[in-house]
Amino acid sequence: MPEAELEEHAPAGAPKRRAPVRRRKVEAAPEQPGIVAISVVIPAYNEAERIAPTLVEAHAYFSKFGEPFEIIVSDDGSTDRTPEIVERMSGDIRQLKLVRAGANEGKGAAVARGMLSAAGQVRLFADADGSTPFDQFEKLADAIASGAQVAIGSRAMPDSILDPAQPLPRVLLGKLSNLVIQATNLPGIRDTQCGFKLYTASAAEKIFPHLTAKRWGFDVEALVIARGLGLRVSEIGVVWRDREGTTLRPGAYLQTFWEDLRIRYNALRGAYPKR
Ligand SMILES: Nc1nc2c(ncn2[C@@H]2O[C@H](COP(=O)(O)OP(=O)(O)O)[C@@H](O)[C@H]2O)c(=O)[nH]1
Ligand SMILES: [Mg+2]
Repeated sequence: MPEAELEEHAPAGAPKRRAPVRRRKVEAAPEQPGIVAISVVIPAYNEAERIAPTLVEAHAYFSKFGEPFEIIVSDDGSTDRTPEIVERMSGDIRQLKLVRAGANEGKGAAVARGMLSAAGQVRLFADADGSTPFDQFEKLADAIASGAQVAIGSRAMPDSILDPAQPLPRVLLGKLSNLVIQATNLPGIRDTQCGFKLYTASAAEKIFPHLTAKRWGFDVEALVIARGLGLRVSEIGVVWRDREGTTLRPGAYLQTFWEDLRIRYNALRGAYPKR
């Protein structure tokens, strides 16, 4: 197995400035066919400008554990070069896989597809722009080790670090949405929308086949299903570095609000699996 040659990126907690790029050899993880400890699922829609550094960071970070892992990019019908970039990088990064949808369906559909094609004992979903650094995985993994089945990254806990935060209008709209989400579906969860969440394999396999919200409401629905199944959900403060180039349109808030009501209705009529 050829050793991948990669750029080394700034270590955990380092200042925003990138460390000087050095070339170094990364040990290939030991081969254990059929066993994948960690899957990283990255939904991507027209992410040609942002995805390459995220994949390099993910590979560098998860190589450190010496455990078999996979990185699955779930492409959602991108019309730019996202799939070509991922294909090309998979020549160097053998853990990298591309799952493709024929047409754009939405982030929820892409995450569900990725989560269900993953083989890992734990499955991390992370946004393509790397807003939450991969080293935050350890906090979520600790929560899973302490008995949670779903550990969600949060920008609204006392120990969350926002560096920089999202622009103020988005923070305010996010807080307003969260009030609605807490009142309707998920009391006690302060940030359902952060793109960094860890599921055990069994939680992922119980939740994602039942997802009906194909776009931005999917996080709320996944957590509603998790709670209905009696799974333990832990909300963990993480680091968030807001990135340029958002693909979120203002209408997404209205859409999320509508989906939130639909999810509440589904829950009331018993449409979700129960423990
Ligand atoms: N699959 C899919 N992913 C999307 C879509 N829109 C956005 N995303 C992904 O959702 C994640 C977050 O999007 P981003 O634009 O960074 O949103 P923000 O961080 O909330 O401003 C990224 O991984 C995007 O590629 C979509 O229509 N389909
Ligand atoms: Mg983002």
